[in-house]
Amino acid sequence: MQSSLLGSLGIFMNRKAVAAVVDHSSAGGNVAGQPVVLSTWDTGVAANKGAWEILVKNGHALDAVEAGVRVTEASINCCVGLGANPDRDGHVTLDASIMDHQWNCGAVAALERIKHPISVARRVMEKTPHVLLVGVGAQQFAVAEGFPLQPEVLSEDARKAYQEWLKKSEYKPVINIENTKSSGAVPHAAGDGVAAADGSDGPVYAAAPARLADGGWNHDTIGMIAMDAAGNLSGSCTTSGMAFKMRGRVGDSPIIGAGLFVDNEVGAVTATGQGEDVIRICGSHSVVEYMRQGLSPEQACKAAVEKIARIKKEKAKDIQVGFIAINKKGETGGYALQPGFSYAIKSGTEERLIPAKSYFS
Ligand code: SD4
Repeated sequence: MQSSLLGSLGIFMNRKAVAAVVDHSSAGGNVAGQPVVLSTWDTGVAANKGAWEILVKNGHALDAVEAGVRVTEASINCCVGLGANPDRDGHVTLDASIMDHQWNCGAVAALERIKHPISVARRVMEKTPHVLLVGVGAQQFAVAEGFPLQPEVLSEDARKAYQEWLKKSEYKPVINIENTKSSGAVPHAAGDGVAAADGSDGPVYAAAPARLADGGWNHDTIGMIAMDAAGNLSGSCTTSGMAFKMRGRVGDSPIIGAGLFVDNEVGAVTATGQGEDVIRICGSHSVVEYMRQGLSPEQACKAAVEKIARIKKEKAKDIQVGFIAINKKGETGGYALQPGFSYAIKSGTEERLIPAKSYFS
């Protein structure tokens, strides 16, 4: 999945080619007051360019992180924007959040048929007394703000992936019963006589699959954090969430403190991967607090990942979580649970895709 995304960027041919051009030092340095933007996964390379157009003109970090992730929202990819994979009922539902340097924040969750959830999140922040709008209400607000309602049509890639998933999951929405061996749906319905994992006969709901059909992690949310020339920090995060998730499931990305947190006195952090486990530890907020205690961005991300590994025990092997961070000095870093997480950085002096260090090798 990642290599095809890279291929579509037309920059790299495959993972080996990536290894040849990326820098393998995963901690970065920058001078405070020198603009820098950092974002998750390989799609961050293109998104950073969108953000950079603003930062290079001494624009605000907030405008940069909105413009940057809009690039990804407008592209067809598995996990961000309306072209992304749907939930298990076939609906693309989008989550997004944004936060500026003055603790202003806005978010939307389970938003359908709107192309740029990040911009709706910004409107929530700027035009309402609230932080988070969800579902029908979020859509109603978006339409009232002039965002066009798009047709509900899956992209070709998403349609194929969903058809494939339906076969393997043996999901049968009509009778609401599923195979307990399936990779990512509801195992069975209450009272259907099938024993649940906990031995009871009540309904038990499995998470979305940790891996997609091609073996890649069920990921690719874009989280972006930036420092502008004034030394101010902002961040954004936008996603369709885990592919084939339960209808109504919301992950960490629109939850301030979990998928995104900005404290202009300390640093900015965003997360990707298994959202439930990021929420569990208030992930991005935790990383900011670790930086406040004096850890470098990479060390702080590592501390949060280690906490998840401790909590999840054996199950940690089956999930991916990654964090990226910038501190107030403009230093940057990232860390993940599993190998394979990369993040993109762009500043006046560098443009790199960095493979993050990881807890497991
Ligand atoms: C979620 N954290 O909804 C998101 C998914 C993700 O990279 O990050 N994928 O749980």
